[in-house]
Amino acid sequence: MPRFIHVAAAQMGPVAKAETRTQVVRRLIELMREAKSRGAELVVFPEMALTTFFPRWLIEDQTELDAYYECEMPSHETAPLFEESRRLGIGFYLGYAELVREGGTKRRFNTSILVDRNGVIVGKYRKVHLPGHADPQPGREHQHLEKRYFESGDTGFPVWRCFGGVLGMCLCNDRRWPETYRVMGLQAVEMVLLGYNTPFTHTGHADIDGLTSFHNHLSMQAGAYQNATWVVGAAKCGVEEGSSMLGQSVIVAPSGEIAAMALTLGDEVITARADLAMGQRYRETIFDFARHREPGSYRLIIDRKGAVPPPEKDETVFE
Ligand code: CDT
Repeated sequence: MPRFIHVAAAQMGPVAKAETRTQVVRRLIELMREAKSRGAELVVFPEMALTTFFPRWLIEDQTELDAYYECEMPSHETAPLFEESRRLGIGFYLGYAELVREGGTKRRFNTSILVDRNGVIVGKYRKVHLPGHADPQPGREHQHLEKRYFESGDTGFPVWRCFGGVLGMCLCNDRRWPETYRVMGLQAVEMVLLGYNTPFTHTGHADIDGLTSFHNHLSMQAGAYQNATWVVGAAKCGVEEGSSMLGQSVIVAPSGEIAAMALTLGDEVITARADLAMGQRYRETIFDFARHREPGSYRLIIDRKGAVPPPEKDETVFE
């Protein structure tokens, strides 16, 4: 039996440093209205959708830095988005920088939430795979200081039973890691929601950076197919404060096929009528984990951080 959900990815063009939360929320509401008018029940916004991508700068002033984070959700400024969600009866995924005060310490996470059609938060995810570096790197036009401004998420990769299916979340760099999808795949996820901010010069190696678009889709299409799940990826893109960022937001089916893709580098809504039951055929055949996975064979190295070095002697040479 098919189980359809009409889902949208709301790609965003650049968010300027000077743009206020109120201005950004107004943009998000416009995108949400368009998604709803095209039949969507759920709309996915990008990672760090409420601000410019501030990890591109070294910010040493604490007050200036703290201003990029949300201390509460919803806040006075973001409440209109939740109200519109409730009024229209459409759920959403939203990425933002989160600041938590625990006793005398501040904890910072790169976070996303899942909000139901009543404007109620049903899930929170904190980004696990933080790219970039903790200290500024000389010679870079734009820094990527996520490792300085966030700690690795403490949520793991949970899934939620909502919107008539099983949904999970991740954020940007997470999409490149097979473990992200597999941990959710093992919980029978049917749709993974994710937002991203991907500068075209993220590695500094022209040959790798030249494949940014290819690697973006490769990661999401492989993750979808190998785990029999839909993947909805929403970019923040275009030239943001001098940094050129990838668009090509997509909705990927469990077959690995692209069901919808953004064509611009600006605010743009794409939609798909997604059958949440579509992955079942894959889960009962080629990716029947219970029948075909061999976790015992993976266990020896799976928990290691870093690669296991190859044997010192080449033991594959036959004499
Ligand atoms: N935001 C984010 O995670 N971006 C990374 C690129 C930066 S790597 C220095 C990504 O994987 O798209």
